[in-house]
Amino acid sequence: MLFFLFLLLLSAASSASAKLSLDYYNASCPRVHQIISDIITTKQINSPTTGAGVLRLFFHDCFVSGCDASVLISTNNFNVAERDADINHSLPGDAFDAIVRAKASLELQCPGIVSCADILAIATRDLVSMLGGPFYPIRLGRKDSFTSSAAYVESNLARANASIDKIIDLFAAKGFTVRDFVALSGAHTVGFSHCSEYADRIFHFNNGGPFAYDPTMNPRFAQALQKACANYLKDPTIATFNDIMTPGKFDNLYYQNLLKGLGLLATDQKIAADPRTAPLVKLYAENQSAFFEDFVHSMQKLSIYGVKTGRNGEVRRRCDAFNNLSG
Ligand code: HEM
Ligand SMILES: *[C@@H]1O[C@H](CO)[C@@H](O)[C@H](O)[C@H]1NC(C)=O
Ligand SMILES: *[C@@H]1O[C@H](CO)[C@@H](O)[C@H](O)[C@H]1NC(C)=O
Ligand SMILES: *[C@@H]1O[C@H](CO)[C@@H](O)[C@H](O)[C@H]1NC(C)=O
Ligand SMILES: CC(=O)N[C@H]1CO[C@H](CO)[C@@H](O)[C@@H]1O
Repeated sequence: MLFFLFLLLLSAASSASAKLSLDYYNASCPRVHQIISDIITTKQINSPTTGAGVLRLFFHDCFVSGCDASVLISTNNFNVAERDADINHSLPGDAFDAIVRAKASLELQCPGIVSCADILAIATRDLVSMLGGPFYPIRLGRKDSFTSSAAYVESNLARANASIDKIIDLFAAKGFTVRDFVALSGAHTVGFSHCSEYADRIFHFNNGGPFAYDPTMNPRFAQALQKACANYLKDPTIATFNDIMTPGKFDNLYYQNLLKGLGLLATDQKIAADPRTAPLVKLYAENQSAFFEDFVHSMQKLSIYGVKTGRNGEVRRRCDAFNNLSG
């Protein structure tokens, strides 16, 4: 019985993604790609932190109850939404703003047609390639969720102090392999992390003195971070680049950095040491094409994870609110 139910759920899930197609908006909104790309390009030029922000927003949306724009919903009197879970504390405003702007433009040209979940998937793809990463086709037709709950977030996303075991399990539970995990982690080739996310690696490491740092770190890197983060408790907005070598460029320097002890987050540095992940880190550090190829494969997989189609979702009029406002 349980087995049967499992098969049923499995077929429901795969048929949802099977309904997606490359030309979903061909007739209803033929300029969808151009419209999104125009808005996103302008936004990225004016606010260069947008790209990394949107990429992270997309990951957080997909891993928490599927790629259904549930992360875009605002909290109201009745519901604390995903984006206000504690782990979200740093999802950047520019990333939300990019999607809101794209939606506003689409609503003028094809009202009520393009879902926020599709906008987020397309915008992410466009920004990755704008930053120098690979371009890949995206199947469309996602619907937006009817729910968004902060309570689902913690158990579906890993923190920077998680063990590799825990992250591999988390990914496996959603059908993602170790290879997916290592390739997707390459997203940390762009963007920032706040000091609080790695402070335990650079201050009082293992209950050591004030400047005891994680010995897997390059010493000069650790000392530079100690300086940058000296006042982070007073000013929690202090953040540093994830990839200190080419911070705004989507390339394979993230992996090369790990081999030199220049990984920022504990989880980053650990994938260079764990025997399950280290060979992939080495491969991607040596061969950017291999990284791009695997990244594209894993992003396409991520972008159809848990999608809603048909009557299991709606096309929101505004990305931050359900159409039925009491919902
Ligand atoms: C699986 C383990 C992962 C962990 C533990 C993790 C953790 C983190 C943390 C702590 C930050 C810093 C947030 C901040 O302080 O503002 C961050 C940033 C970021 N993460 Fe991850 N992450 C993981 C996987 C991913 C994946 C799979 C992607 C995308 C495919 C991703 C994309 C990003 C991006 C682009 C940033 C920079 C955001 C910005 O600059 O606004 N991460 N991540
Ligand atoms: C959708 O549009 C593209 C580009 O204009 C075209 O190549 C494709 O054949 C169209 N598909 C359908 C089903 O109309
Ligand atoms: C990881 O950090 C969070 C807060 O950022 C904390 O609640 C949790 O106890 C930490 N976990 C471990 C294993 O240290
Ligand atoms: C790098 O990876 C690509 C894609 O997998 C492959 O075609 C190419 O042969 C690799 N290059 C080297 C030097 O191994
Ligand atoms: C608890 C917390 O800091 N929540 C934040 C989550 O992200 C949103 C969007 O940036 C913020 O508005 C919340 O304050």
